[in-house]
Amino acid sequence: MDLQQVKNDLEQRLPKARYEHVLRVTDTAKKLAEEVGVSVEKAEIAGLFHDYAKFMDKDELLELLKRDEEYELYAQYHAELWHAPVGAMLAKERYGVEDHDILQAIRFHTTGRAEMSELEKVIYIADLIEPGRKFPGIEELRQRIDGEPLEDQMTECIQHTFKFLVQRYAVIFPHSFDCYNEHVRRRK
Ligand code: DGI
Ligand code: FE
Ligand code: FE
Ligand code: FE
Repeated sequence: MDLQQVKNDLEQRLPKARYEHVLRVTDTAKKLAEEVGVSVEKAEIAGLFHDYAKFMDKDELLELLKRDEEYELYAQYHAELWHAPVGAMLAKERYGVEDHDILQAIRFHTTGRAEMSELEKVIYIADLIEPGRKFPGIEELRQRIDGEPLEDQMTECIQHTFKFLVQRYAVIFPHSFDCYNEHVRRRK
């Protein structure tokens, strides 16, 4: 795959700030992958595509989502979640990404899920902690997880997301719940 072509496409599709987020997530994911022994090449591809569908309009996302096996589930939840499965679909259809792990990492970067692979966790974490993220408590979160086992980093990150969602009275997506429960159960 010609990654420069993917970047050019992303630059056209996304506002500047979002494109720069994508590059920082990719960079953060590659570093984390290297640290924990995950394929840096796969992390790069998943990082680049993770928000590919982020700025498509709601109707267009919903139309594409109709072909997804979990369409009925996603359609009942917040539209903000739809760009993740649609991003995976478009990476596959437009760029021939066939690697299941890369596609799952794109698909679950927003919600997580139970039984995430190491690559999926790398992308989830990188998306949350990339250096441009400014939310309250982020610096403390970065310090707390730095150098820890990937599984423990994921536990801290999914807990962080839950605190954020609950504070905003957000409806929690079932895969997010499964991810949270699994990590909290395993926590030492
Ligand atoms: O696309 P990004 O902004 O880089 O980040 P993202 O795809 O991880 O998250 C997009 C939004 O989705 C973010 O505001 C958090 C929100 N979100 C994540 N899990 C859930 C959720 N929103 C709801 N309602 N329910 C969830 O389970
Ligand atoms: Fe996203
Ligand atoms: Fe995320
Ligand atoms: Fe993102």
